Amino acid sequence: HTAAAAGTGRTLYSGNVALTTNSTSTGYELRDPSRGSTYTIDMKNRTSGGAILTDADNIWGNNTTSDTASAATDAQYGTAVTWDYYKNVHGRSGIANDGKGAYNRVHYGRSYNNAYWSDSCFCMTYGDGDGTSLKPLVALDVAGHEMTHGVTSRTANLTYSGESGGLNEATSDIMGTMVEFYAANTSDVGDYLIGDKVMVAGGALRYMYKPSIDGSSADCWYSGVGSLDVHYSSGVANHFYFLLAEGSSSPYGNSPTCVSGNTRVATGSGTLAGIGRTAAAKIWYRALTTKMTSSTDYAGARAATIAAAQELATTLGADYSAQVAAAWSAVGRN
Ligand code: ASN
Ligand code: ZN
Repeated sequence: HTAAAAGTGRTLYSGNVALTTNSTSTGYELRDPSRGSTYTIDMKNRTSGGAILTDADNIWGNNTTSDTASAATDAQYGTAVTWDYYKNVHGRSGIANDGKGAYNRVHYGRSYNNAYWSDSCFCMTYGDGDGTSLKPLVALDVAGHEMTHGVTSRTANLTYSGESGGLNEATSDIMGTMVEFYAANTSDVGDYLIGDKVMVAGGALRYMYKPSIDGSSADCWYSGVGSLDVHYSSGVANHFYFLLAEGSSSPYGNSPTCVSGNTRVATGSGTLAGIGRTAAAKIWYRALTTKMTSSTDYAGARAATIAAAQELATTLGADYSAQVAAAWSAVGRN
């Protein structure tokens, strides 16, 4: 039995947010009947078991880790915003496009410095971080990133190694970032940083406008880029996407363009104007869902996004394929 109720989440990172919850005979549970019945389980620092969160007054958490419900509200909010983003922008009804919501597991293990999507449980798992390098990993961009792994798995199914693995990771960073912008949350404003909210010492896990800031990611394509860890080879596509959406200079960062291989030239040498986030996201999503396959590499991604841009010309009111090609060239993937 489900009955939608209007609750409030006092989150760690996104302020106080409206949550649709489920009214039961004994109170409320952290389950959203309006979004595929997505719900959140408290793992209580264990790695199996857990129980759905319940509450008496439908006001959840206290914006700090002193209440274990706080991180749960970030996760539930992340699920809701990601659901709305895919539904309202891309016409996708849930991760598998079947109307069913995934569920979240929070407070997984102890000092667990990761969050991940699992195809087998069709669920999200969030650690609390070790408190030294990472805080609870329930921020909105992380939630959008992880759930997008589920979308990729159900569509292009990009193999998680080599260049296709970099494209898989970049797809999650791209859509996680678009989810963050879509939320228009005043406590967690959109940016091209990934995981900035969960860093104890500041900075970010990844920087889409200049991926090499992290010390490991590639700004530009080169023939050996597929040998990098997938979270670093993703830099090429993250950088491409930033240039396509925002251009080489924007409030979100100044972005280098590439000349030959991984050689960089300063912003201004090859200035690009952005086409905007909505157009860029629709092009990437169409390429992901109708062109890319498990073995798509960077050359294939260039072709897929150019073709997607051409097919979307009427929808978007302009054929952006030349801008897509220019952005790939600007990251060295000619
Ligand atoms: N948080 C990581 C990611 O989504 C988990 C993993 O290693 N796949 O990329
Ligand atoms: Zn990932």
